[in-house]
Amino acid sequence: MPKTILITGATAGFGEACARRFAAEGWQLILTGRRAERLEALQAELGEAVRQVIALDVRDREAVHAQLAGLSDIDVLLNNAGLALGLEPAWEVDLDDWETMVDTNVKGVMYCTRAILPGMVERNCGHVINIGSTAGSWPYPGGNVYGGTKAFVQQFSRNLRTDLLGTRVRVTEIDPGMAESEFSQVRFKGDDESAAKVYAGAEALSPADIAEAVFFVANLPGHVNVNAMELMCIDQAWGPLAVHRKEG
Ligand code: NDP
Ligand code: 8X3
Repeated sequence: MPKTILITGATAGFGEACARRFAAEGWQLILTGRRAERLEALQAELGEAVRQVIALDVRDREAVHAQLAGLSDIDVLLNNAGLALGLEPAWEVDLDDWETMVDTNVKGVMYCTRAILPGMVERNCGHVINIGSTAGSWPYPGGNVYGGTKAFVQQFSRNLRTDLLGTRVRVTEIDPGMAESEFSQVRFKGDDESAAKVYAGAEALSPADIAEAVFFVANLPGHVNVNAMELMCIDQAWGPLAVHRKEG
């Protein structure tokens, strides 16, 4: 019996790469995202591996419940849909951008998890895989609320595990560093030049690298729970703590 993975944000980047990786290994896919035409194109490409496509905005609490809560046989929920908007300092930021990030990266993860988890607990089997970020652990200028939303993903993942102790439902948080996808085009609102600069001269992680990590944790024996996995490309590491010094 093939297993089923439900992927949020399957229309680009990590989610799309995960769709391809899991399909290649015989998994059934339920693919979601807002851009219906991309979901349909992926369905046409991957054929029978795609059980269903659902055009869905994860910020829409009622729609998430209506579309997902009836899916009681999901083996893996991949909470991947998310975004960063802007890199401005906190005092200059557009408050709408902060709200969009909270609504997507925090509330979207809550809504999808709450819709799918009862079926997993009922069947005493399943795996919630949440895509966090190095930004949830390591601050950087302009990361402000994006980093905050990913810190939520980290702590939510840990707390889910404690709620689920005694069941066979696993929870994993995967924290990538810089990875080249549409992420920076979204962050810089279509400014392709600024987006390209993020990756210039470095060999960033690819969506396929992240899909490999997701596939690995999902296919370990059922008693093995990877709590968290942080990945960076070889060209990225931490800098020293910043010190502001007076001139002269
Ligand atoms: P992409 O921009 O390439 O893909 C983002 C996906 O999220 C798209 O499929 C998009 O679909 C979906 N999405 C965004 N908003 C919504 C929404 N409101 N409802 C439903 N789907 C939505 O970025 P990545 O693949 O890089 O990002 C995937 C995840 O990984 C995000 O959570 C991101 O924060 C995280 N991440 C990214 C890193 C990077 O450097 N790229 C590093 C660490 C973490 P659509 O627009 O069709 O709705
Ligand atoms: C995406 C990685 O460093 O741009 O989460 O925040 S970073």
